[in-house]
Amino acid sequence: MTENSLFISDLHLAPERPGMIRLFERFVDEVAVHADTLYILGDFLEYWIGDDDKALGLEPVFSALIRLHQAGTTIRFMHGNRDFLIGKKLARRNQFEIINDPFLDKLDSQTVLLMHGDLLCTDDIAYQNFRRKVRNRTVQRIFLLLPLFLRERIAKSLRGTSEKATSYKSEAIMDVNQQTVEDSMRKAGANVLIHGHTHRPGIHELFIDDKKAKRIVLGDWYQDGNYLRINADKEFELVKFS
Ligand code: LP5
Ligand code: MN
Repeated sequence: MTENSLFISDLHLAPERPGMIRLFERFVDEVAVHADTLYILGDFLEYWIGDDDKALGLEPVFSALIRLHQAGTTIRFMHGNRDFLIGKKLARRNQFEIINDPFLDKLDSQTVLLMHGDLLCTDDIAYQNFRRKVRNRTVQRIFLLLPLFLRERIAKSLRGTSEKATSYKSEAIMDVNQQTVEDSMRKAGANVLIHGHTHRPGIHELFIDDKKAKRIVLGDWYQDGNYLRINADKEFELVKFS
């Protein structure tokens, strides 16, 4: 990756929040258009039930992606826990690349690990069990064979279950597990980790085998927008966008 990269996640874009869709369009036209690469680290959409969905109301979002690609910015998208069913068809139609979670890249002498962040929340055992089920290829294939209205109903029901479940879970359980963070970074040989999902933006210093490292957490797009950039001092910087 180059220093002219931007990182966002957890926009949860949905037709029900048109203000955020407009904010994303402005972000694309005013900020992202000047970047080499825009990394979208998951939960870009509120949920996704298959590339054959017409996704009424999301047209401006997809047009913005196409516009951005045409302006010369590469768009790299990683699945989140809401939009993991975004497939190759949607990517091709809207000119973005899908990257794996985790994704490893170099930035000069730094080794940067990108993740959505849900894989780091290993204390949330109920979620990890749920994740294993819905990330199963066969389960997904069967789900995608269902008629759209039924998929929509299942997705809404899962959202309801999740809202109830998260209201009972402690904040600590829903945060990343420090040991999992360190193990993931050590295994990848990374000195920088960038992720979203927890909606707790911040830059944390840590040590991996006595070497200084950083964990950068992206924020969500509820009150305002926000993104991560690399500034003129070559430092990672979280920036508010409103
Ligand atoms: O999303 P958020 O922030 O509210 O909470 C997440 C975890 N929840 C989820 C669920 C999503 O919100 C729902 C996504 C809908 C996707 C649409 C496509 C559906 C396709 C399905 C088939 C392939 O990710 C939440 C975490 C929280 O983050 C913090 O990390 O705690 O986890 C949960 O709430 C999960 C519950 O603890 C367990 C739910 C059990 C549900 C059992 C049904 C299993 C059926 C699976 C087969 C279809
Ligand atoms: Mn998430």
